[in-house]
Amino acid sequence: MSKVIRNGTIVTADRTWKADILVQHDKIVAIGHDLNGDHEIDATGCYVMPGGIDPHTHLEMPFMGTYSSDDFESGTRAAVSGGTTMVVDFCLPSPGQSLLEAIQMWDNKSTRATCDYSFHMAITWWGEQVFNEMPQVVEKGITSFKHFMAYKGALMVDDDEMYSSFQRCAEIGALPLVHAENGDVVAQLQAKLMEEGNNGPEAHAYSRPPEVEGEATNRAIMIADMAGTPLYVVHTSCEQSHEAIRRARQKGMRVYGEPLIQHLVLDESEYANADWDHAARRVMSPPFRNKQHQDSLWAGLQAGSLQVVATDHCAFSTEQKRYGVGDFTKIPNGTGGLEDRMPVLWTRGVNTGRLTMNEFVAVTSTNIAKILNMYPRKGAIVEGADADIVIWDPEATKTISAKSQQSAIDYNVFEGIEVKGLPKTVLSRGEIVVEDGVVKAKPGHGKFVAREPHMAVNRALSQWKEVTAPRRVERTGIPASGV
Ligand code: DUC
Ligand code: ZN
Ligand code: ZN
Ligand code: ZN
Repeated sequence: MSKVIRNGTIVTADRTWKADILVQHDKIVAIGHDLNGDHEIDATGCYVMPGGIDPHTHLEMPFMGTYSSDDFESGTRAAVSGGTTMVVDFCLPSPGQSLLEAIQMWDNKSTRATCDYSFHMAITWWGEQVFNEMPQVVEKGITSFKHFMAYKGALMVDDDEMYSSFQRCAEIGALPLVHAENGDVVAQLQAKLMEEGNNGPEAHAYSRPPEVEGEATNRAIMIADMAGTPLYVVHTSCEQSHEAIRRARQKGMRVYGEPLIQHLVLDESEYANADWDHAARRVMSPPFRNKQHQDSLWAGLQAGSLQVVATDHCAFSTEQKRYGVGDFTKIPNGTGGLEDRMPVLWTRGVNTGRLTMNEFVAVTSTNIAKILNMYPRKGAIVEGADADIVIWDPEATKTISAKSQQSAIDYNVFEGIEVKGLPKTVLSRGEIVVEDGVVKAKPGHGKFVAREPHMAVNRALSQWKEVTAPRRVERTGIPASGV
């Protein structure tokens, strides 16, 4: 069955033009005019863009004594309903567990995904086994490794482990990722706040000030530079971290920063809400910041010093959040956002003039497809690409509400926000998963996307170093004498 998307305006990261798109099976096979297909999709008045890619989700993740409430089925349903056609989730081995065994667990969890997905591997412990298994993980198409510099006593890696792992990443063409917060300082601040009787959700934000993020971002960048690898900093939430990334990029390093939609639009005043549940539902790490930090993140997206907008989707119900009554350090960290990222970013970014439509496509899809080495299969409207397409109605409006969401939890941190600009029809590898705003996604349609290692551009040196093998002298003949 072929499909023609007719009468729309195509918007990619680099251009905007009027043309139709022919989709055959799961691929885009032609872009142009007078195309014919078995089935017509009318895109009059709409923009036709590459489906969103959210490179930062935690679906059904074991964390802080519980599991995040959206699994691959409800999470990817939420994703497609908001125009996101691919997620990259974190495979999290428990300490001492084989990385390959953890992949098996994530393979099992993801069988009911409704859109395509990939994994990052988390380095949650370090040893010879991890070192030896890392190339095998890359062979399975998982070419990015996440390092938590926070969550002391649980997920945190120290500098020794991080440097070793970054060097290993450089050798095997993988990209290291960091959750950059100084976990030692956070642990001390948490203990001090609790001792002082500061046990409410607002103390969560006091225990993780921008300085702990800035310090860790700087440290990770320096370690990546010494290891000779690029670096991707997840959930960049503040000016201190953004500044470190800007400085590194100016020196010639390939360092990428990823603000979350939550940090762009929600601020720290949420934690001052007198309602414990309201504040606790917004507990995530890093916490929401003030307006100056938000302005810095928007400026970074505009200037290109920050490249990707993600969600860190990690949804916990109110009941789960209440594990932390009387002790904020036990509130499961995480918020949702998968189905709202694109409409909220469009509303607060494109409709306000802060982002062009092309920049919107770049930060929601194309840039991360390039960074994670799956471009142009993903993140592009081009012949041969996967037909992951969102037909976007810029005039459609709604008020975000937990009542109408796909996510399995009982609230929404964006509750009450009015959005203008919504997906009308969404295709995931050629299959219609949203039609006229109605979700038709089928569990199990989603497939794992294996990624290639990134050797050719896996260079992030602040000073140029010889990277090729020493030149061999060509000898055309043997000299007659020994001269
Ligand atoms: N931060 C969160 O808020 N949740 C999941 C993990 C993380 O780093
Ligand atoms: Zn067909
Ligand atoms: Zn994190
Ligand atoms: Zn995360």
